[in-house]
Amino acid sequence: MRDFRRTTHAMTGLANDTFIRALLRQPTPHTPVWLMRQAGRYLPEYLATRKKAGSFLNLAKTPDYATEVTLQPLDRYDLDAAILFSDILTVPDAMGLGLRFVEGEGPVFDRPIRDEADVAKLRVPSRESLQYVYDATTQIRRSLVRGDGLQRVPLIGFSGSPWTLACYMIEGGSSRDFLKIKTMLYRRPDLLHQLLEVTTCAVIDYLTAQIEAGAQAVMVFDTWGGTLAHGAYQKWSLAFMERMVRSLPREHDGFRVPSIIFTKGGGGWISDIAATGVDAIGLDWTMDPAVARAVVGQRCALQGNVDPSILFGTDDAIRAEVAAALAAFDSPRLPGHVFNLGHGISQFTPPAAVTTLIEAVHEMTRADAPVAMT
Ligand code: 1CP
Repeated sequence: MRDFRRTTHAMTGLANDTFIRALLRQPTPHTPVWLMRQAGRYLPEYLATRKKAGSFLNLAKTPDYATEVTLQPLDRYDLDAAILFSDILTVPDAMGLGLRFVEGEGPVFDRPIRDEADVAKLRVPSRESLQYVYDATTQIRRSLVRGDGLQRVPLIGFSGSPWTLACYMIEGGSSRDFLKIKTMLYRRPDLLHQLLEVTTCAVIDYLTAQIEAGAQAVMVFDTWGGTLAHGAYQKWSLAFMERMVRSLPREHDGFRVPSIIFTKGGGGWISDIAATGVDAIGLDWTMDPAVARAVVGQRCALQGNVDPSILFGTDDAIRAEVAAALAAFDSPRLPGHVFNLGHGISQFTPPAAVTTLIEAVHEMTRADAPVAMT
């Protein structure tokens, strides 16, 4: 049995290390909670900072602003982790595809990848071209330190999965049917493979640099992995994520840096995901957490998986859904659960509903652990 004592953060200056401990399947005094897209458009203070910055991209590319919006949800809510404010599309932007955000339409690439010549030009971006992300990471990490010298909560770094980034790079933006990338997959698999190879090297370097800059856990967002067929998923998404997980530094400054893979729609493949050696698996709301636990046991922590739309319910309904989710994960009795939504929080979420959810998670899991309170 591996000894994780050396790898915990109790003595490292983290005031709250429940998130890291849960990812490493260690017991915690309460179940940690954070929310995908916890900084963002549902918060009026985020909209105010975005207005000041002029645009989403300028906000993301200016470390002072990125730090400000990362901390906003932590000042409002008792969250157990911070996540770097950035976007997965920074990497293809740095690869020269020309990222823009069109109001009401989402991301658009001016120079999408269409043919052999486009793929041949792709290179791993220089560290300098993404320095603003690493500077923001370091600045956020420093800003998380309280007056007493302890860091409030750990900082999560992230990237897109190679497949999910390839979807945007080839489609040129959001897509309904992913026809362009799937056409390439079944007509020119060699080209797609080449693109994924470069992109995998790019995201490995990107996450390594984030870890060196201060990220204490890393999450891979495979938002579009679930659009692949069984078999194709393993070959075109998971294999590249496995390479990522195995190539990232497992430790930094003597501390374990846990990794999380989140494939939206990937509930049927969690056994394969666990086999990559990742520390934790993100689940969307279509998955029964009890089934997930039965499949992976304590090989991986589980993160998720509440439907973000419960936040449009009454306070009583939110509390009932939190209780049901905790029961389904058998949390906190079984270690290795990070409470989260099954996908990003909606921009129309009432901010007060988030208070109800987070307080419920903490109250219900602390009540289940009276020994920890005495
Ligand atoms: O108008 C605005 O202010 C921009 C909205 C926005 C925000 C708040 C975008 C554009 N990106 C972000 C931040 C962001 N994106 C974070 C911040 C950290 C946090 O608080 O969680 C993270 C982790 C992401 C990751 C991201 N970007 C993903 C993976 C996670 C997911 O939600 O599936 C994806 C697919 C993107 C692409 C993207 N960027 C922005 C939008 C609107 C989209 C989605 C486009 C689409 O639906 O295809």
